[in-house]
Amino acid sequence: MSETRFVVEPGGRLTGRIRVPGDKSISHRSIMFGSLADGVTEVSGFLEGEDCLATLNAFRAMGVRIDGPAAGRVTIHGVGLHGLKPPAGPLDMGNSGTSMRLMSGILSGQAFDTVLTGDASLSKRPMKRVTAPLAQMGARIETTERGTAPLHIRGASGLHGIDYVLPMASAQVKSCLLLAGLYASGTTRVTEPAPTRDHTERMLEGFGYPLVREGERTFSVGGGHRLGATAIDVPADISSAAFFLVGASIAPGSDLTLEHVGINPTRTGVIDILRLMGADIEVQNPRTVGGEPVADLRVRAAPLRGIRIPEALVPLAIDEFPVLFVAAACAAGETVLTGAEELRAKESDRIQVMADGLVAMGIDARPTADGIVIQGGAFARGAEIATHHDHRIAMSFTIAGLRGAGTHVIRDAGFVDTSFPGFVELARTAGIDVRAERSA
Ligand code: SPQ
Repeated sequence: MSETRFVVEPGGRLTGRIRVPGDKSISHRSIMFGSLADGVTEVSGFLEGEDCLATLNAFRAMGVRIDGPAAGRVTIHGVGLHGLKPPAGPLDMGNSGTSMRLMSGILSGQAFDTVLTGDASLSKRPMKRVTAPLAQMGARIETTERGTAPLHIRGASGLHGIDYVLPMASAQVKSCLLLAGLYASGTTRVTEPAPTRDHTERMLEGFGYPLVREGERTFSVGGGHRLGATAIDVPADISSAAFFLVGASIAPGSDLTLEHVGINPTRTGVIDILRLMGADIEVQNPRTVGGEPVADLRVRAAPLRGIRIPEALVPLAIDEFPVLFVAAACAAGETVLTGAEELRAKESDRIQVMADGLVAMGIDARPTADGIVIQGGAFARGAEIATHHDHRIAMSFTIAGLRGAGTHVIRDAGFVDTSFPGFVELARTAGIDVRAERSA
């Protein structure tokens, strides 16, 4: 099987203005809500990455007419909450945890059976965190013995609401249960241990569905209402912008502006953490677009220092830790992360895989059960990095290559297309000396 490798040379400088692709979390949800709404939903800025296309194809397979995507525009002809049709075969969720976990909530409420499958990475990720509370609601779902995909979801005779306290901070579990709650009798109430991304809650409200908020961590929905179609403008993904926020911070002489980035407060932990480390990030022209806060982010190179990362920021920066570890490797002094065991349950074990790569580049990086300790310093050598099917590992080590000590190779880098199609081209435009090579 052929493999895509990234080859990075050190020494770039990031300048100019760029716009990274659309937010992955919002793009997934736009397809789900648009499909289940009554009427036509127009989406712009949609992320045409493989993960969101897996969601889109699943709804097409269940009879929803979806035009596009073309240049980020998608038109969804909603079928209403009860209009989905049985698919002809299993629904392939690819590499995408969001697709599998949120869809399991929606599909538990359908009258027909479905099977959800995933790739090698997704098939290792824990699914009991959604199937157990869904079973409490009356869903019938089979996993493997290890609690992993494929998921066999039986048509439900009727879900009922539950009052559920999440054991971990997870927007996917929260969203899954709220979506199942649209099909349940009574009230479905979820409480999270710490605030996580709230795009599902915002979108429920945007589609006119009654949602009750009690404080910052408890949300409930009742079944039996309807979603009304709307227009969605997807902002640029702060999780994709994060690679450039770190890249411009660590590459001397950089001055880069990232346009139209979503700065939802449940996603901006990366800005807070980088600022605590001494980064120079300016939030310009803040505005609200389609219910989500958006701004341009100007970032200039600055000397970074190691910090103890406040645990309260962990869920608000959960996907940005791989590249934050690169920032820590380039900072003066020690960076300590705790309270982040969830990183071990992502597309790869992001604590171990990042530590292995940083150590290969000559950095003292020590994994702990729930985090990592990194001594900042200079990269001592170029290395050959294994990504373990994880897009964020591939992009993080591309950024590390800016300050590398020689040519640096990232193996199996094609997974960046799950969340960031066009990454190499945009990175080159910004000033990173990276090229993609295909090898047999
Ligand atoms: O979709 P997937 O594969 O789970 O993607 C990741 C990512 O890095 O892109 C996680 F690996 O993002 C998740 C994120 O970590 C997307 C997400 C969402 O859209 O609701 C929520 C977070 O996951 P979780 O498990 O903390 O709820």
